[in-house]
Amino acid sequence: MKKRWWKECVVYQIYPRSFCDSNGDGIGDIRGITSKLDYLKELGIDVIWLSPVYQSPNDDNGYDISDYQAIMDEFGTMEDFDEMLSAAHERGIRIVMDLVVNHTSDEHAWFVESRKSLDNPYRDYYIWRSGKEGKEPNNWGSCFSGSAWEYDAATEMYYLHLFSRKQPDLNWDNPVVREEVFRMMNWWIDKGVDGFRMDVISLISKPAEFADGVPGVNGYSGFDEAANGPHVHEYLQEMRAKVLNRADTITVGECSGVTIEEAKKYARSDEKELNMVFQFEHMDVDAGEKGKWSDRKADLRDLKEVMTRWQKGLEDVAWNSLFWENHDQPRSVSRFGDDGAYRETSAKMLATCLYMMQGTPYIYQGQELGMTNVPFVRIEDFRDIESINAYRELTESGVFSEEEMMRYLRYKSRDNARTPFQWSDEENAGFTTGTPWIMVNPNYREINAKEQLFREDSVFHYFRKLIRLRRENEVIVYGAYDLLLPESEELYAYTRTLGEEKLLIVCNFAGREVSLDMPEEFCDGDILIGNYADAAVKGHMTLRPYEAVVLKKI
Ligand code: TEU
Ligand code: CA
Repeated sequence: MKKRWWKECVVYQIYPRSFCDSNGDGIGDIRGITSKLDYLKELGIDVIWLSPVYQSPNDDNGYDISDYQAIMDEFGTMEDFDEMLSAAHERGIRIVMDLVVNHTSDEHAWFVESRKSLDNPYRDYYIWRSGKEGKEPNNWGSCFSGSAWEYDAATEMYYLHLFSRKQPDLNWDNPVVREEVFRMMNWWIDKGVDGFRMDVISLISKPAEFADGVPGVNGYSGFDEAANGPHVHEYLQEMRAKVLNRADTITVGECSGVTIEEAKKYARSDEKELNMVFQFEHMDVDAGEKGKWSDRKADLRDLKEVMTRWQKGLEDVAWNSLFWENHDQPRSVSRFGDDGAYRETSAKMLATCLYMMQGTPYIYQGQELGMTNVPFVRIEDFRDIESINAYRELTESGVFSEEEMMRYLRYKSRDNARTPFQWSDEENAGFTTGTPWIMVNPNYREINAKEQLFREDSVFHYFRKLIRLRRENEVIVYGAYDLLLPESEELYAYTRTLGEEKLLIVCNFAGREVSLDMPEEFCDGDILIGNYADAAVKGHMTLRPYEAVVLKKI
């Protein structure tokens, strides 16, 4: 297997709006990020993935871009960005930009022109279709509720938007669009950025015919009908040749609807497309029969099946990314662990389980503290367009009651990940001296970075040790993964093997003691890390609630 720095690094995702506010307007900003680079250096991460900082009307919090080469007013100036970039590089930290080019904002100059007339030079930058029998061209639904088509009276045609109506999809079949995107990407590469996370990149190539899909609970078919389209690999190979090979970049494609077979192409080891992908099958294991909006708890066997299939499926032929959390997902300690009595223990266990696997680890801001889901009280507490639209659509249509939908939002809303980072027990968790744009999780007095930095057994210091372990043990990065105890409903156990080196990772996902007969070869192994201070390894072990232990065969 080829050794690469982007396989050995650890990435930290910052959602700038909620990370650190430097000027008291209640909104996180770039100067706030710069002020916290030493905190990230202490954690030991190598790369920062910045969620979008470009000019945007913030219909989808920056994932609706109106100018790819300007910084969002609320986040600061291009000078602030340049200062942050060099300050990060001075600390040996690389910066990855969030590339959102499946769509732009409807306030982008290209779309303003495109919608003016049928013969406007920018018309074919976007996807326009005539209606069918007075209705939308097909039954595709938007990820943010309703149809994926918006009627535009000026030219009496519909435009496609897989996300909000203010996020019109770009027409990637138009070579001029591709050239515009590649030129913009090269502009950021020339500024010195180190790579890209590519937003819904699996959706950029639409099928030639827009046939109806299978209707979902809201009557529309899935927004990711377009996933893995006919030319997506061709376009990414063009991007690789015209942009990505111009620097030693790291690239990760966010691939809604990706399969292992497709991932082998996106993240192919001959490096003709991307370095790795985000797949989402493990984020769907707790979906209900009506999709995402559910509070069903995942069955560990389903989680183990998905993770193992991806570990073995890409082994030696592509590369995995490892994440439990991001700005679109609820907090993992509330979702897969215990955010009550065993919050810190289960946060450490979840991190051990994931980051001992093969793939590049991604840590989402606050995950290193064991930040939890948020006790949102009313629908007015939410800010996320997906949550707000889903609440309205699914309660008005009677799919769920308001009480049910509030319960599901508290469990799965993206806003669980978007409340202010909890820096200290000061007002507003030290995030801002102003009024925060979204509520602060009331548990910030107990859960905050300041308290954990000075406590050796904190989640923060456990993450720091895990990151250091990866740096010191090649078997963790390059070793082969093999699952043990597939049928266990409580234990997630697997080995990693590289030559003569072998590790055993055992994680108890249950809130009770579970016994285990330790494999002979590990009985007197070294304990590399464990989330209980006094872990002792015997032939017949009893793992305590949410206990994790990593053993090295001697
Ligand atoms: O997310 C795409 C996407 O699929 C998510 O919307 C996710 O599947 C969904 O929220 C789960 O319910 C990317 C960005 O990460 C997201 O923040 C943006 O809203 C979206 O694309 C549009 O740019
Ligand atoms: Ca600010």
